[in-house]
Amino acid sequence: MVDILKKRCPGCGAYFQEENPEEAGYLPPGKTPDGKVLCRRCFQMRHYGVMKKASIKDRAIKSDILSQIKRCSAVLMVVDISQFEISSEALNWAVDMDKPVFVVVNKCDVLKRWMTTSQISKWVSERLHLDPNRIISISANDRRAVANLRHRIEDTFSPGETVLLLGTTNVGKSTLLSGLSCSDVPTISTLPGTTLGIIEGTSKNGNITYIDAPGLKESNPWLSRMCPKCLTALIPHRSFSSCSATIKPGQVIALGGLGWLRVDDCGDRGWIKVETFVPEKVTVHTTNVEKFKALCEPFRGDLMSPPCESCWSSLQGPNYLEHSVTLHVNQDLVIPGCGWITVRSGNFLGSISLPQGVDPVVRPCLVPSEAIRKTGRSR
Ligand SMILES: Nc1nc2c(ncn2[C@@H]2O[C@H](COP(=O)(O)OP(=O)(O)OP(=O)(O)O)[C@@H](O)[C@H]2O)c(=O)[nH]1
Ligand SMILES: [Mg+2]
Ligand SMILES: [Zn+2]
Ligand SMILES: [Zn+2]
Repeated sequence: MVDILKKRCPGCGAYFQEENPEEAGYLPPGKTPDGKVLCRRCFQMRHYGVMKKASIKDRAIKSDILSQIKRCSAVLMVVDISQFEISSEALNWAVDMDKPVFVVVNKCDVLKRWMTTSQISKWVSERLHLDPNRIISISANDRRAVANLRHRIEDTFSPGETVLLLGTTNVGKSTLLSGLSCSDVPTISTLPGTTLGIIEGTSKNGNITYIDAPGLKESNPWLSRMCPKCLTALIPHRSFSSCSATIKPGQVIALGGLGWLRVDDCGDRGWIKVETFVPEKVTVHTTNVEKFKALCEPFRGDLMSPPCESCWSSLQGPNYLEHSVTLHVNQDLVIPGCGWITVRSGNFLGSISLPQGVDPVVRPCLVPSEAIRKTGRSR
């Protein structure tokens, strides 16, 4: 008889159990693990789109990963370009692993209206002070790009070697595992925290084994405080949305109800031009301070979404913390995990209001200004 407690669900990596239908890894009595049969949570996610959060702590994830690292020849650290600050935190952890680390910058398709993958690699290499040869920018849902990556890995490693896919939640590790091992067994979903344990796949030709691990969570300040619907609204599907605005002192620009910038001083010229970049479901609203207050109390979820009303109260809106900011032309003001505001003309002083635990980041702009974008294309 098969001891199901020692087997993992091939979709999410959770150990199977027969006790609790609401918990991860549940296998109804009578089903036998055969390498393809999935736990109930995976089945419901894949066939009915049910989004079920599962409680799993980074400590447990890290010890699961550490038990595998010895047999791996290298780490592919997957970074999500749409959530760069949150996802690149995982690199701090990989440096202690004493294995070669390659950075796979994923979801480049969401910026393809504005940037090429080589422009993205260059920006990431400057931000992380990393050798560009160690950076691969890709879209895991682009079959040809994944096949190229697979060939590159097969040229670098010998048959029988193992490569670990590592990163924070939702960066696309399982999507990559699926593409690299040509298998549709791993469960992929928009809900951060889909994979719960180690999953393996082997490429047919190259005989390289890939290990997919659960995504690390602690660098994402939204995960524990928002419902699945609001969390998935932060995941871009096809493309980021962008819009341009001219802002004057006394005006506010809000990214949903997740954070808002108030502009106080633009110097003599009296205005700035900005461009916002957010996932498709995040609304962007520009108005003056008084009108903005009226949107917050009572909360106008129709104009400031996400969050939903219940997440708004768990984030303690509208009483967010104010951070003073000074921004110059071609800098991004990032709300990590949500989106960013790029200054295209002028400089300003202002303040950004964010829930406690979410800190703003100022960085050199990711998407180049329109003038450079055009020369970039014609080169
Ligand atoms: N636009 C875009 N979406 C992608 C890409 N790669 C993955 N996704 C989507 O990102 C979401 C998360 O993908 P997963 O592969 O489940 O991510 P993961 O890193 O395994 O996530 P966890 O298991 O939660 O740690 C899914 O909705 C994927 O369809 C990509 O290259 N471009
Ligand atoms: Mg996964
Ligand atoms: Zn499962
Ligand atoms: Zn919500």
